Amino acid sequence: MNEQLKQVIDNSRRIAFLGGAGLSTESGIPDFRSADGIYKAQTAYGHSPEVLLSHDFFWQHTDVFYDYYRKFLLYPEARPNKAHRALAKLEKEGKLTAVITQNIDGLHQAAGSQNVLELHGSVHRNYCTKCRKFYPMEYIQQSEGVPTCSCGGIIKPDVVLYGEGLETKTLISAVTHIQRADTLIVGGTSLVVYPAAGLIDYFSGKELVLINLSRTDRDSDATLCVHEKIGEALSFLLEEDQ
Ligand code: CNA
Repeated sequence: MNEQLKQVIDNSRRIAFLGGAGLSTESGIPDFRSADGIYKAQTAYGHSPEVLLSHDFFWQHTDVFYDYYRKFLLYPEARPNKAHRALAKLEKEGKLTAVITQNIDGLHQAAGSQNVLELHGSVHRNYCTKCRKFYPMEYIQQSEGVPTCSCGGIIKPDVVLYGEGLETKTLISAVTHIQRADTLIVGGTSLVVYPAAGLIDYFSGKELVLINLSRTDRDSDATLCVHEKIGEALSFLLEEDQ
């Protein structure tokens, strides 16, 4: 167990958590930028993931977008891991006020977290661009080619694509939770995607904890850096029950 991490969490009263794709690698969902991440996994499409997952590409090549999206972004079998469960437990104990995530996989909610701010949306919500009717992930997964609504409209995932703005309400809420926190734990994110990465700058509390396998540009700002798998690093919170 990392004693320093335990001490920080024990002494905190209002924790906010800011996370990314590294949270879900232990659930079998690849991240973007690790050695075995999604960015390295595909070359067949002839475009970078930033292009394939962009707003313009969605509208110009909707069929190719969906082919890539179904193969690399949907993981219906994935289940929450120790990191998701530990954060849900901290919230239940009244110590953690919000999980702010760049993830789109819904695993925090599946683990029992209630206040989850999804900066980049969710694969579990999909809507008709014509009549706004909502569809679950299974509909996208089971359809072929471009999924369409009963009204004939094209269905779009409620995921923030490159070139699209984040929802203002979600961003404001994230900023508020970070500003009010005495401890900010940042985990499983390379901190290169903005504006999410810039949210750290709103923190003026006592302890900034970074838990990430690889180093980040913000390591030097942290009061504690843990370069371990986040599920392992936080698992002591679950063991305290046993
Ligand atoms: P990223 O750029 O791929 O960075 C992930 C970081 O996590 C890397 O620095 C890794 O070293 C680190 N990491 C990987 N596994 C672990 C682990 N077990 N414990 C601790 N650290 C680990 O991903 P970011 O989230 O920073 O980038 C933001 C993108 C990724 C967002 O737009 C997401 O929507 C997008 N994304 C989301 C998912 C998901 O929902 N699960 C999956 C892949 C990509």
